Amino acid sequence: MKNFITVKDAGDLKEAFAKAEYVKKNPFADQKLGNNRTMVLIFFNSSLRTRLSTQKAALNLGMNAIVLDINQGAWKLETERGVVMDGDKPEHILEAIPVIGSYCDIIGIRSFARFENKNDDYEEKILNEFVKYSGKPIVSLEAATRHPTQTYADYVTIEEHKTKARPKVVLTWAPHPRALPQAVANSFCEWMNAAGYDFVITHPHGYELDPSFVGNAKVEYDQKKAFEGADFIYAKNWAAYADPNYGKVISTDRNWTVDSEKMKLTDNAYFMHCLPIRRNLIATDGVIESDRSLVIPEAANRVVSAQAAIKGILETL
Ligand code: AN0
Ligand code: CP
Repeated sequence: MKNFITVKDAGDLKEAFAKAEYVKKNPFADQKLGNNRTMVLIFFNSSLRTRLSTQKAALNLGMNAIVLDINQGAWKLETERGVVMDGDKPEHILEAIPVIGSYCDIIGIRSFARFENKNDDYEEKILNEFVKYSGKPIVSLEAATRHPTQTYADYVTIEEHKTKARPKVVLTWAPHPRALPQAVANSFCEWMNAAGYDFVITHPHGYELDPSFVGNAKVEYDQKKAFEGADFIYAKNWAAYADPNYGKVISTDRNWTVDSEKMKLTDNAYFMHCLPIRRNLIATDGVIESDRSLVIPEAANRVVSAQAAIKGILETL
């Protein structure tokens, strides 16, 4: 059985790009593959793009797609084993998972980091229970530490737009009022490192990411210096990873907002963000609307990445 959770599940990245381009050119060529197959998409957290693009991808492959919002109409799920369930949660995840598995062939699951327990988050406790107890292949729709269908789409978008064999790609932290997961940033790191790009990460002190995701990337604390000569600027906020501030907002410094002055330091770089984006906080209106902004084609590529990932799983069933 195959899952789609980390960059390793995508295999060779050049081949992953070719598979995505095939799906993009031939969206309905593999409808027989998904005939009479069902995908259930479980959301513990909100979504616009992932919800729509993954459904669309499953439908393009001839599958049925069923979406369940755990917080809207499903029973609240207990996730701790051994608790006396006399609170407000009528169902345990250990029954819910195999029940969901019995209704479908593939499960997509969105379950963000909860920022209650760093080990639970970084051990991917919830996602791994789905892997272990569902008996079905799992597609991560953003788990605690990674967002693979997002980063697959980001990688495809960069490959489509790059004009150098090894572009300079910069991941920049930007301010946000709420504590957001590190998942998008982590995934971006693992895919950019695997792609072998000239990859630079810039963020304020205290926002260091998990070293296992940073790998050999260059960390540059001076954002303007990091932007020099960049071909792609990828903005994202994340909450602190390092102890004792795990899951906390330790800065909302607007000097880190991406604006057109900073974009002028780059080599006419494209601007990217996974969306949803808070305007004039993460990046200015002008940057988001500029003709170098890829935020819409990047989001459109979410259908392509999800479809390529699901197709790869269907081929193993
Ligand atoms: C989420 C995050 O930062 O992980 C989802 C992004 C795809 N963003 C928000 O919650 C705003
Ligand atoms: N980029 C992304 O995953 O968006 P949603 O949270 O709207 O799905």
